[in-house]
Amino acid sequence: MDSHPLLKTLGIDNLHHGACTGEWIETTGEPITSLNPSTGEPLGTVTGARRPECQLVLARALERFDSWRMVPAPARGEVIRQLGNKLREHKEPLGELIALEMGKIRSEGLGEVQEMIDICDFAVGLSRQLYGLTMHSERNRHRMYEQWHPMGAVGIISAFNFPMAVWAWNAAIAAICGDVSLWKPSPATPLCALAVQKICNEVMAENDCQGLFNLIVGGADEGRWMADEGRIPIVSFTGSIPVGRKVAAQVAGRLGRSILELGGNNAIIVMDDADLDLTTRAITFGAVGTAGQRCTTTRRVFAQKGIHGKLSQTLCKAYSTIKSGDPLDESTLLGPLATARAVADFKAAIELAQQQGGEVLCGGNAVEGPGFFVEPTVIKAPPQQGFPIAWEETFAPIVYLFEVDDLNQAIIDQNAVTQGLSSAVFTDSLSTAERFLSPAGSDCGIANVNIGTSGAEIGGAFGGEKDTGGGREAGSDAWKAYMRRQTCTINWGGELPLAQGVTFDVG
Ligand code: UN1
Repeated sequence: MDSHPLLKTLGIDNLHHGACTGEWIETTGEPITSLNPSTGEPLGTVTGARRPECQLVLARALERFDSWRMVPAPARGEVIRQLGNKLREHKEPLGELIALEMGKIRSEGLGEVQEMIDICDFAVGLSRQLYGLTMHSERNRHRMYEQWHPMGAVGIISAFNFPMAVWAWNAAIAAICGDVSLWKPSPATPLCALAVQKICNEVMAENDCQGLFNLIVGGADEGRWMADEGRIPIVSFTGSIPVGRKVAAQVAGRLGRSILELGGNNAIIVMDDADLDLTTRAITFGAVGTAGQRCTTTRRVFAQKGIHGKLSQTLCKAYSTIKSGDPLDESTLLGPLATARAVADFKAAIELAQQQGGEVLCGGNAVEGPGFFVEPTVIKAPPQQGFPIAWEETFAPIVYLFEVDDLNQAIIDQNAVTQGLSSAVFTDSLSTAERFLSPAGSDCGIANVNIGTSGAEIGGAFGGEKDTGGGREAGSDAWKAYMRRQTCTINWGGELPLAQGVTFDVG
């Protein structure tokens, strides 16, 4: 089989080893074949890592940690600055590789690479801002402060839908924090991981810091190994709620730290006073972008009575213009789903929705192969309590459109599901917006006004509550999850006063 030209451009056409620490390690595990979701054809095969190979990667990573933790944080930032620059240089082919292997459209693939570049820039600045607080000691001639130290190895288990960016959120921040990382990408997108690792290898070689960014290609078994491995103090997992529960329990069982980004079931509330055109565009991007396979995808819309009818029309009109097909074609807005299984899940969800009283307003069908294509679908739904399919996250471009009386009901329905990632309200009313953002409003980690549920910027902390797992990644102070806090008290006087006025006179 001839490799795809993109693999040649990125220099990964003859890479088959599934482990790397800066140098590729010969692996002997199961072959993992990457399929092009647009055609169902294989793109390449990578040999997975077996346990001894995983152990070797970890040993080299820990060896690097010994010295990396002593590199001043701004000097660590310099390495990430170089990484960001190399990602800039390779933005186009990397973005196109995402489109090829994962199936999101080219513009979103480039956007994902931009997310990596942005987080590198953010991490560079952050490398001079790992601030700790200074406290006033209650004792004479004492100083008290806290400082942040690296933790060690960070395991990153990422999902197919963001095959590069979610790694970068974790790895770039971990690196400036003084940690090393071990990446286990989704077995559906190993080529994206090889391409990124190859760029990391160049940066590590130029800075003599091999072992800083490490790769392990494997399946569920390698993920379990990471979750169980006591020498990996932090495990960042992105994926399904059932698997996330297992990872959380395993990591907690050894008193490790997990950072979880699990499912979302994100809603947009549309009030009668919303701008219809803005709302329609936001819902369309939120529900159809990345073929409905973002954890931030808009899955439910709660429209107030007065706008519900108009919105169903404008949505179906917008949907009728969406061109699906080759994600690398500039005019395509909807690429394929990731797998044949995802198409089966789409069909099952449509069938259940209809059985439960939903009415397909537009779309509703899978498209004949080749490739895993489906139609973008709007379903008019009965009240949510009697519509159990809407409580589940189906990774497909299906949006359920509900009618609600008022904001109170919309907020209750929005918050009723077990997931708590992203949410939005469309309104022109300040008080409606503020009620939505108040403690009695949205219960999600992300709450937007007149912006859809997906497409968050890296500067904010990303993550959600309840079954979404509670983790926070990327911007704001999410870095604190990758470090340990140390409280230090220094006595610079000649006496030894005890705290709380305790006396303990000896001799
Ligand atoms: C994900 O779907 O796992 O907010 C991450 C967004 C993207 C990240 C999504 N920046 O939609």
